[in-house]
Amino acid sequence: MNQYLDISAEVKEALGQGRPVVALESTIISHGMPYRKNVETALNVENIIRENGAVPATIAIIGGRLKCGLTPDEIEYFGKKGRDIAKASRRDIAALCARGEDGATTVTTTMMIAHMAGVRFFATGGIGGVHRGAEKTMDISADLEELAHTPVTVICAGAKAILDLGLTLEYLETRGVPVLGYRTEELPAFYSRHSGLKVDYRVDSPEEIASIFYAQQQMGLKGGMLVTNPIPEEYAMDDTVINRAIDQAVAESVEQRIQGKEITPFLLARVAELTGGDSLESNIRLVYNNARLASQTACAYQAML
Ligand code: PSU
Ligand code: MN
Repeated sequence: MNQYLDISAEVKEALGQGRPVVALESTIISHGMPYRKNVETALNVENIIRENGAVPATIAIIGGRLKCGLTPDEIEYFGKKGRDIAKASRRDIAALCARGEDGATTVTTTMMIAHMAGVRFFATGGIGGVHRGAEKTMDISADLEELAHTPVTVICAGAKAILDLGLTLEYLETRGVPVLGYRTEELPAFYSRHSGLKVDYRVDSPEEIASIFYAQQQMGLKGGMLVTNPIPEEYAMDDTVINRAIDQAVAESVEQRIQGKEITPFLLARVAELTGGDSLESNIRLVYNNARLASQTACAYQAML
């Protein structure tokens, strides 16, 4: 085991006994939602995972340690410090560990640390992808590259239309990442169940997801898998309302020349402001929905081993 990794006692015990574990990211806590809703949501997600028969492993970098499994106090610390904590992508983790600093793990670094610890399933809200205008800016999230390298299944609600979803699917295809749709043929777009784009495979049960991941692992294929789980109908937002907010946020980011790692947090915060509390409530509900499916899938996978 690498000398920078700390696995909590509960997660270590679960892994040792072959019990299902589900990873969770910390950027969604520090950069994705306002305090205290972020802390409340992070703790509720952990409970939902337990209720569905798995052990939660919230992942973060604290004082230069790669943490797999946080205490409620550590979750509170991340929620309270919010955007003052550095958003940590693949390029950041060696420097943060060497310097003994904190980092909020994105989908990329959560997958990396989950894999180091031996965790195979990870629930989140939305992933990063190819940004609109990427043909000029080359802004493509490291999340897509990580899905191509690291054998972890990420369960999300698709990606927000702050991205170019068509180009995101093209990139995933090139890098050999299977994109599954849970009980849908259509790629969901986070707040909305619809994008007009097709996933690679429709799956209708956690067992089916587990069996595809199992086949991938048995063959020794490198890379992970993306499961897209549409937001429950009752929490989905009106497409016109959400798309108008997204278009405005993207236009402001161009005007204000927001770049690099700041773009995604800027767009997320702006969309949340422009749509009031509605989008935050939808965001929370879809994360709960993904945590349930991830736990059921982790249980189904353990049953196959
Ligand atoms: N998209 C969301 N919510 C999020 C993120 C993206 O709808 O919280 C976060 C995740 O941590 C994701 C990261 O991995 O932003 C992607 O950032 P970037 O686009 O800079 O790669
Ligand atoms: Mn980027």
